[in-house]
Amino acid sequence: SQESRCKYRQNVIDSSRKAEFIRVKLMSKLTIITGPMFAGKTEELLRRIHRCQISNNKYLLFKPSLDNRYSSAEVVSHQKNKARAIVLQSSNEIDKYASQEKEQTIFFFDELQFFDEGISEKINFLLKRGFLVIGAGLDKNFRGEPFNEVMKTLLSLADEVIKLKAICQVCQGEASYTQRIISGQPAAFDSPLVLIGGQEGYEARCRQCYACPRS
Ligand code: TTP
Ligand code: MG
Repeated sequence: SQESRCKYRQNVIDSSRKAEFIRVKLMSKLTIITGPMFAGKTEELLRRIHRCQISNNKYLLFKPSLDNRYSSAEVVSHQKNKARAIVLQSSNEIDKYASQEKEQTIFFFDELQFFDEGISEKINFLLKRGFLVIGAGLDKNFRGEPFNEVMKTLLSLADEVIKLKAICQVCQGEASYTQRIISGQPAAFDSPLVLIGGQEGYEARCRQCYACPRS
């Protein structure tokens, strides 16, 4: 009968959910979405968050307090997709979430390069607890060097690195560098590491079109 078929299907779903729970519990995973500015890192993070929303999978989205380009409690992409986020003043605040969440909860982080030094240890702790962690962050700074120690550590800790490319704004080739522009000129090497901004101060560039003069 229809009813017994439904019951059978429900049993199959329940047991595969149980199997999924065990898999998730045993197979924690760190995915880092990286690349230059304008590559769509935040877009990719939001796409995955959207899938959590559709499938009713619990998630938490964190952002550092430093990046205030957009309204503070939201993560917004260039395509204007957005999601509510928890703004962290310090990576120590993660402990509270690690202890109260079930293993199915997925932890998302945007702008990883702007969290404090303690973030890599906290993420490692989440992974040991069995959580899935998905984070986005810049691999290189405007100097063309690894962004900082946090990004170096997280990229080596990652089980999966998704390296996105942007379009070079000079030659339209594939871009993996971020060009900082100050008064229409390439910023000098000794310009400060952190300068919050978007299209007014930065361009995506390929290796050949990118420049960072050392004065
Ligand atoms: P991102 O989120 O990496 O930039 P994005 O939103 O353009 O990229 P995506 O579409 O892939 O998400 O944010 C980069 C921030 O970092 C931005 O505020 C500028 C800042 N920044 C620095 O402070 N120093 C640097 O050297 C670089 C390259 C960026
Ligand atoms: Mg972004």
